[in-house]
Amino acid sequence: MSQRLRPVPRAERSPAPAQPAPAQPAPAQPEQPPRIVVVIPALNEEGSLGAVIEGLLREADPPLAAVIVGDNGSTDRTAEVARAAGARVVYEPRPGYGSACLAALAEARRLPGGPPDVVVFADGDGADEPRDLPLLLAPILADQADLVIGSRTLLPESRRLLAPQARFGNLLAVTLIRALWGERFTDLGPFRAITWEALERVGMRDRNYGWTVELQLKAPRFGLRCAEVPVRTNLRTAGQSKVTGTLRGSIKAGVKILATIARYAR
Ligand SMILES: Nc1nc2c(ncn2[C@@H]2O[C@H](COP(=O)(O)OP(=O)(O)O)[C@@H](O)[C@H]2O)c(=O)[nH]1
Ligand SMILES: [Mg+2]
Repeated sequence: MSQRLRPVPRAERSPAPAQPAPAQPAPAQPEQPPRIVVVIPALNEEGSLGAVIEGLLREADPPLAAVIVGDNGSTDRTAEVARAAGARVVYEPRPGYGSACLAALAEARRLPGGPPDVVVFADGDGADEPRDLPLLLAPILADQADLVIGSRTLLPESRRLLAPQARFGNLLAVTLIRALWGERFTDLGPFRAITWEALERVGMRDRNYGWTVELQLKAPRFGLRCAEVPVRTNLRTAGQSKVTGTLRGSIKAGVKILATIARYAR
């Protein structure tokens, strides 16, 4: 092969004349789906809790980062059943619905990967319908709301399942919230979703049955964008009611809800 025709090895070739590099768009980062955690306060719910957790895990889209059960003093197999269904369980020695929620939120903060983007609250008795989880999350995922309440009074078949005293108490509470703070709700439904950022902003404190109303009356005070969606409800699937199914529970909850409104109205 003549010297002249020898192919020029790559390294010996003269560099191509410099050309302005075409503007490369930055490589698109795949969008991370929001991390969603479900918090379930549960007291002696061994009969219903497993199916509740499994239902929520099944219906969630995107998949849940965790389900956290706040248990304070269950004397049955609530914790075991919850773990077997795929939940984390936190034990809180102080009694009360709000205490259990606060303990579960402290656990959410410690999750590997940090606190979630969104928290959903659900009851452990099977009354909330897991198939409504996407509906509950939709306004937050569309960035149209910071807090979404699942209202049990918008569908006649759900409203019928509410105990009369719960219906009356909730109506009174939402009427007072509207009169005092201008936000229109139709229920103090326990099935609700809120962004982590909004939860941090409001700083929840109540340790028992003032929890639901505290969040709803603080929402307008802290400028949260609120939404409601109609949710289905079921009768509790096992076990016993601790709140509105008993006279004692109803009176305690009613008094606490009104006292909470009175306290923040000052
Ligand atoms: N950890 C904890 N959970 C509670 C307590 N009281 C009620 N719960 C839970 O809160 C949810 C609602 O209570 P429930 O008895 O169904 O009230 P009802 O729907 O008004 O009859 C259920 O998941 C209960 O297990 C409590 O003191 N501690
Ligand atoms: Mg219930």
